[in-house]
Amino acid sequence: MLYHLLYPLHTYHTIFNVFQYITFRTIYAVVTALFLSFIVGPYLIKKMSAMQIGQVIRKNGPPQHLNKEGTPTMGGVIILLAVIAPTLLWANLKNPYIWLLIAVTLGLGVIGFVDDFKKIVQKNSKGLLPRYKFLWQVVIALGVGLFLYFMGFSTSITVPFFKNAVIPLGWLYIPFVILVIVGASNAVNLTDGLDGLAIGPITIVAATYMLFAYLTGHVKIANYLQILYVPQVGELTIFAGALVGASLGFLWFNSYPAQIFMGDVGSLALGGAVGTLAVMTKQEILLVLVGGVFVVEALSVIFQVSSFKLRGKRMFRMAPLHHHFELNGWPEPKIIVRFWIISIILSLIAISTLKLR
Ligand code: 57M
Repeated sequence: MLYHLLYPLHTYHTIFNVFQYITFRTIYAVVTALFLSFIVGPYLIKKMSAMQIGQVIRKNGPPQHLNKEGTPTMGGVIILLAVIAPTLLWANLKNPYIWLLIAVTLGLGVIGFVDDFKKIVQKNSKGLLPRYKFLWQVVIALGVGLFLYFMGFSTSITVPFFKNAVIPLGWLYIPFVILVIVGASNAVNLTDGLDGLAIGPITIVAATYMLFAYLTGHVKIANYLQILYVPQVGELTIFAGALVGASLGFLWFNSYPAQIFMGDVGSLALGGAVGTLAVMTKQEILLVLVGGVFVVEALSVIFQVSSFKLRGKRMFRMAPLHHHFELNGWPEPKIIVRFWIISIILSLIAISTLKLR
């Protein structure tokens, strides 16, 4: 909005030229998102505590979780607001990718919200049945796949570390997009089980894709780095910036000991947002590396369930992996910070693929 209102004024005064720059608008998207989180966060925490809308803790998990009973949840609402409002404020709203990204994030947020609402407000312990949750996730991701396919978006995918390895997928690109978005959404949801465990790596992933969006959308830099140039994708830097700001803002409250959890409304939306960012910046496969923490958490569940079914034995003391470390006696903050450190290392390796090819 500000872009549309203020940039045209550059004909009166050159100072308004600054609004054309993606870098300038991204910085202020980050700042706006942070401020919004700081304003809305305490209000929501107070309101939810007063309404006694708190997490119910499962009794079969690591015992140290029992004292988290009643912690306000559904904090993802703060995140959604702090991502979407700054994007609307600072991005070029004529850009179709921006609207698509907002739609996916909101759509997945709504699925999570319905689940949280059923579980926490209506006290229906089952929430939204997993099959319906999955079905709606697929419907949203299918929408993205079809939209990109029919608007002529490149259906070839690039392979990290290999300069000339491009795989043309044709219509198979649509199921591939579904796999990336639904996979990312669920992997983040599984990871969100300790204070700051999901939002820390989300901040790092968002910052990494903020860089990739900028480079991919900049014709000169993209050519110089020999990465695929995708016109208009540079504008997604602003969304990714808002995501960094909103995540840091949420981490302020979600860091150990958490004053609020994000709920499914946060985790499903955030996972979907980073999945869609990876798709639109043409760095889909790289998400496996950048979001390695989420991938490993999801794999730990797959291995645990398969091992139990095939061998009748568990591979971990409990899955997802963070529970295994908890049961091994690692203090919660140690697990969280170690996962963040790993996430930073993975992001740096991912960025190095720009040169290492
Ligand atoms: C949701 N939800 C957290 C909070 C958060 C297939 C199976 C592996 C599924 C998995 C599962 O249900 N995962 C998805 C995980 C819950 O957090 C809420 O959920 C939101 C995210 N969706 O925002 O609202 C609990 O996590 C803790 N928490 C924090 N800090 C945070 O910032 O401490 C969350 C956020 C919260 C709080 O305690 O209540 C969750 O873990 O339930 N299931 C599991 O993870 C279960 N694992 C399991 O059954 N493993 C089995 C098999 C099936 C693989 C095994 O290893 O044999 C465990 N989860 C828990 N207790 N809590 C089992 C026991």
